[in-house]
This record gives sequence, C-alpha cells and structure tokens, in this order.
Amino acid sequence: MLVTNLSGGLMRKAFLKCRLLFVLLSLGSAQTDNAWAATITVDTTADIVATDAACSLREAVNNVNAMADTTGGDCVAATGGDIISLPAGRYTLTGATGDDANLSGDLDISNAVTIKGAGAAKTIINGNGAVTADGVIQVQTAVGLTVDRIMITGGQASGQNCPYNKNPDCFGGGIYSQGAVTVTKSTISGNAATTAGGGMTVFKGLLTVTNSTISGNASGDGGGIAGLGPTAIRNSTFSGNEAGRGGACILKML
Ligand SMILES: [Ca+2]
Ligand SMILES: [Ca+2]
Repeated sequence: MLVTNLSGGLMRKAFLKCRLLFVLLSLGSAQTDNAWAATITVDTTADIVATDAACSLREAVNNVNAMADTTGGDCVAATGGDIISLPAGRYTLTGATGDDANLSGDLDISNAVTIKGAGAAKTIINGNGAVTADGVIQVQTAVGLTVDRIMITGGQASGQNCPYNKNPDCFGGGIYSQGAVTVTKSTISGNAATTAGGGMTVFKGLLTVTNSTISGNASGDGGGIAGLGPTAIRNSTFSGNEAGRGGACILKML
C-alpha cells in the first residue's frame, strides 16, 4: 500500500521497507513569482556568518528571511521570492539544534525561496545530523520552498520529547515545511526523523516531487515522506526508505 493513514500505520508493527517507482500526475508548482526577485549566489561551502567577503548558504538564507541584506554586502540582498544559487560543492551545516532563527543546525527559512544547485550529484547540502541532531531545512511559515538540482542528506530531526508531540524538530529530517514544497531533479537521501517524515514532512500546501529520488530515509512513520496536504509525484524513484510503524514510502497524515 503506497499511502496509509496514521492510525492504520500505527497498527502495523512490522518493520517496513519500500522500493517503488512512482509515475503520477503533477498538480502544479509552488513557486512564487516576483519580477524583482534576486539571485543570491553562494560562493563558499563554509557554514559561517561573518562579514568576510564570502557569501555562505546560511547568510543567503538570512537575507531571504529579512528580504534585505544582512551580510554587509557579502551576499546580494533579497527582495522576495528569491533564488539562492548553489554551485557544485558539499555544504555541511554546523552548530546545534534548538533555534528557529537560522543561527545554527538546520536552515530556518521564513520567506519564499528557490534553492538551485548544479545537479543532485554535484551540489550537496549535508545536515550533518550526527553533530547537529537537527534536520536540514525547516520552514515554519506558510511560504513556498523549491529545491532544484540538489541533494539533501544527513539530516537527523531528533528533537526533545518525540515521538508524539508536535515539536517540529521531530519531523522532516531532510525538509520540514508548513508551506508548499516543490522538489525537482533532486535527491532526498539518508535523512532521519524520530516521529515522522524521514525525508520530508509537509504539513500544509502542495508537495510536488518531479524527476527526483527519495531514498534511504528513515522515521517512525513515513520513512520517505509524511504529509497532510495534497501530494503530486511524477517520474520519481523511492527506494530503501524505512518506517518503524507505518508508511515506509509515504504516510498521509489525517
Ligand atoms: Ca560572509
Ligand atoms: Ca530550526
């Protein structure tokens, strides 16, 4: 069964695995259009916030959140609905979990953004969860997130008092979102979450996955994806995702 509800999933005690190829219709895009949107090009893989003539991924996200420049000119100022351009490289997150102001650990995003890489095998965002005990990308407002041509890996959403409270740090090892999420030509692999959504948890808004791979993620429920909103998947591969309770590939939470 591809999709199961939470109560049904909880009754299934068997350790579940999945390997499936999805070919379903897409329902559209979550992208927000802004004729004045900026492209913020990251030029260092270091996870550093400092006025140092280099634009880090975390600094680019800070600009997106502020819709301004917070970097003393290191990064282009954001204007809304912006694009973060990530050249080939491995962007390893540092610091600890526990803040939602994009200070350390996961990338906390609060305005619409597209994060665009050079290819899922070339541009890698590593959540470094073994050190951060945190996911990779966390969106706690109803804004659109698009990831394009990127690998998201290494997130471990293992917050306090999991698994049955609503602590966002227990959901969505790769991506946690309260808004629409669009994943294209990307790989969400090797992430984990204690409660649900090893690869992704999308609570609200449309989740669209196109030409992407969701593999090797693990969680209590919804090893690949856990979601509450509509989900459209096209030409994408799910493999090796695991759930201890229900929804090894996708858990549709009701
Ligand atoms: Ca800088
Ligand atoms: Ca956070």
